[in-house]
Amino acid sequence: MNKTHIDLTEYQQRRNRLLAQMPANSVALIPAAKEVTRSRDTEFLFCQDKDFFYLSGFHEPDALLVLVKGDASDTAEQVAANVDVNESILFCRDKDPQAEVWQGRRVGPEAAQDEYGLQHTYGLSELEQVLPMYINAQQSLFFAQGQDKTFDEMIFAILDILRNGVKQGFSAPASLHDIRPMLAEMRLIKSDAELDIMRSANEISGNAHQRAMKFTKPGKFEYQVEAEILHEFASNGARTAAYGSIVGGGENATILHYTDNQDVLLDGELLLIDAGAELCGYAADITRTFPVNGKFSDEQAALYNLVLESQLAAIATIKPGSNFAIANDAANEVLTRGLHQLGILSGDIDELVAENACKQYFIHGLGHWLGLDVHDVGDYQMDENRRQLRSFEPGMVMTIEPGLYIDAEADVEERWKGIGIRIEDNILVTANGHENLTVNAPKTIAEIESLMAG
Ligand SMILES: [Mn+2]
Repeated sequence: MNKTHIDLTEYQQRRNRLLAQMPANSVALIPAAKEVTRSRDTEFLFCQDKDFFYLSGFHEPDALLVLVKGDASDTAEQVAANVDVNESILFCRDKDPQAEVWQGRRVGPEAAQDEYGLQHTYGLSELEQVLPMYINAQQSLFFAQGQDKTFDEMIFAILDILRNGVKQGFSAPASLHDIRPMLAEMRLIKSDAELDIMRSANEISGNAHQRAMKFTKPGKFEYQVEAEILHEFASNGARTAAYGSIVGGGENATILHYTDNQDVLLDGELLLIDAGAELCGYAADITRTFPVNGKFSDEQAALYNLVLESQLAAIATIKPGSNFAIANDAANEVLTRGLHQLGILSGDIDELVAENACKQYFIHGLGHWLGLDVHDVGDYQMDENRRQLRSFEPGMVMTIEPGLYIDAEADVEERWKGIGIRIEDNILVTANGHENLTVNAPKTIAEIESLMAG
């Protein structure tokens, strides 16, 4: 059974935690996403703004969440008399029977109040009248300036009205703040309910990778394998992929963001699949690499086992207090020593390790935060060498995805060329170590070959 539910109380707690970090007499504005035109009068499948969704759980476009932080200097009696000293307010699309026949159901402001646990709700038709009143007389305004030019313009127009309305008793917030860093820090640490959803997203995605392995054989096309993956996602409740699936055979696997997925798969090639489901807004991000014909060649097996060994070494370092730099060092050392042993790197081994010589073929980062976004929010705290030094804490989820990419131009023996391998799992930091959320996507050569042998 998929976990797809987050309680209303958790959304309320998130809003309260954000309000608790805001100064007295401040207001935060968090807009929903808009629908995006695909062509003429058709739209892309709607994707809610992740910050808005994190705080509201509300699925519709064009809405606006307003959080008002009251005056902390109020006496206890004042606070008791006015429980609404901190308020969550939602503007959302008005009910409109005719529009709903064409575009789908709307919750409407009346039902939204109870369903989403809000103090006040308004239709968007009231936005122009009501929103300025919530911003008026506040000292600080929090929003994601620069994220949406139209929204910025609306807010600056309201600020102008308030500044020019001194005679009417208006005043505009004196300071503007970016709300994104606070939300990023909150989203970085996942709750139990979020982790249950992410485990389900991973299970669906793992099953999709199994399905792809069983389906693949020489002569199939990359898009046919992609179709199998998307079928598995959608038929299990994850209607969309969390990102464009990468299905790259042979040398296509050495193109990091290959999403054309149009070529025929050939006997003797490897197939790299980077695909994860989005479930209830949360992403899985899994990569597997396997032979099109079901059997690794000696060269493919040697490089594959090297990437796998480096991934296991990196995962083993993950625990509270560790960091990406430590995990990276572990992966780099395994890769560099292995490439040296295979004769792909030559020179003094200690020097090669010291200079991370594997980076010539392992050309991307080891991993990234994962959550509502596939490349999730949260500071990495890098040093001047771009080493990611932020200490891991329980509740953080990241990908660990070492790879090796040897394209046709590489200065190596012919037999190594055209091989791209990446292995990617999703790892949760626990109180004592880590939990690998990617439990059912086959990863060892024995597991993959046995599954593909049927
Ligand atoms: Mn990834």
